[in-house]
Amino acid sequence: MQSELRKKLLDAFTNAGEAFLSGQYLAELIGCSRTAVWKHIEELRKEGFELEAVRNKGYRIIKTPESITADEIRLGLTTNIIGSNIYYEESVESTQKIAHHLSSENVPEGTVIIAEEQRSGKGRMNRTWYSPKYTGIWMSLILRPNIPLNNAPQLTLLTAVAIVQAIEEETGLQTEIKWPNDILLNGKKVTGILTELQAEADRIHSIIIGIGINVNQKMDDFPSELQDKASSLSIEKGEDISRSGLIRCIFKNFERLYLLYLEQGFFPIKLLWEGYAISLGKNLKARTLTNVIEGKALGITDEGVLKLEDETGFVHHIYSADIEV
Ligand code: BT5
Repeated sequence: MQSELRKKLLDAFTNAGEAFLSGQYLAELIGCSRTAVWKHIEELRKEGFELEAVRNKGYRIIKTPESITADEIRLGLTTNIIGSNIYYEESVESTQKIAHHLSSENVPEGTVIIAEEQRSGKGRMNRTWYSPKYTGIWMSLILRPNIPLNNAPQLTLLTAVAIVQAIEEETGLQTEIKWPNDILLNGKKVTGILTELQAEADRIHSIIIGIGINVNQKMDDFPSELQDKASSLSIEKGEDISRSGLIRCIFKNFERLYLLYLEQGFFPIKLLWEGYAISLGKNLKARTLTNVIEGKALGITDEGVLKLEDETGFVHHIYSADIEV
């Protein structure tokens, strides 16, 4: 919806308080047809507004979506590094893009960029990540660990553990990790992680971890091509979930695991990760950029690389791929 129209509509509802506003009144106010008003109302519903519609009276807003502004998240935040610096935006192309930009301006480690909506959210290999307004968590985290370049993928796995633990703590839902970057709930993808690097020669300047979590979408909010493979936490839980509470809990778990990782290396993270991984011991198909390898997942190496044993007994090391279980 054009932002000027949206503003007029929301101002009208704000001024009306508990009173109903008729479709006719809103149409005249915004300068459009009553059908167009109805379309705007449907858009608001998709974004998490709850509206009551009563015949011959009109509409009123009974619940607005929870916002995740920096202040909202800070209230009750217990971390020292992660989220020490929060940038909040209503609508961006991609939080990764902003994080790359900020990272080269030397913002402190633990800086997070959060947006209510991404207009062109990114997946791996230039795929798109669907990020509709007010319903999910779309954020990028800037880290500056002093680790070798090869170890960067370990942070994807660490992130997945932090998220799985936070989802369980906040909602009681038990999710599973599909190597390397998917979190599934009842077999459907609820979270994707995108780890990108800023590096020179063999030195990491920063690691930017993009996290996308479907929190409060309804099934018909997803485009049809995603409906059989994606879901949201609220669909599976049967009730809406507080995004700011979940974000705080992710920051808390992430910081604990990250400090452990910096002190003791990947091994303790690997043990936790294995406890949540679905693919281990199963027969998988790994689609890499260049070929498809089928085999049994033996586990991950100490670097976080997947080991796949094919039917000849040869063990392939998979650094990056899409996995079919
Ligand atoms: C990912 O890529 O799973 C990484 C997603 C990272 C998104 C975050 S949001 C904050 C930050 N800013 C960004 O711009 N990105 C990061 P990949 O494994 O390539 O999976 C992408 C595929 O997942 C797509 O091709 C779709 O099939 C599917 N997909 C797209 N949107 C989805 C959604 N909202 N929920 C579940 N699946 C989705």
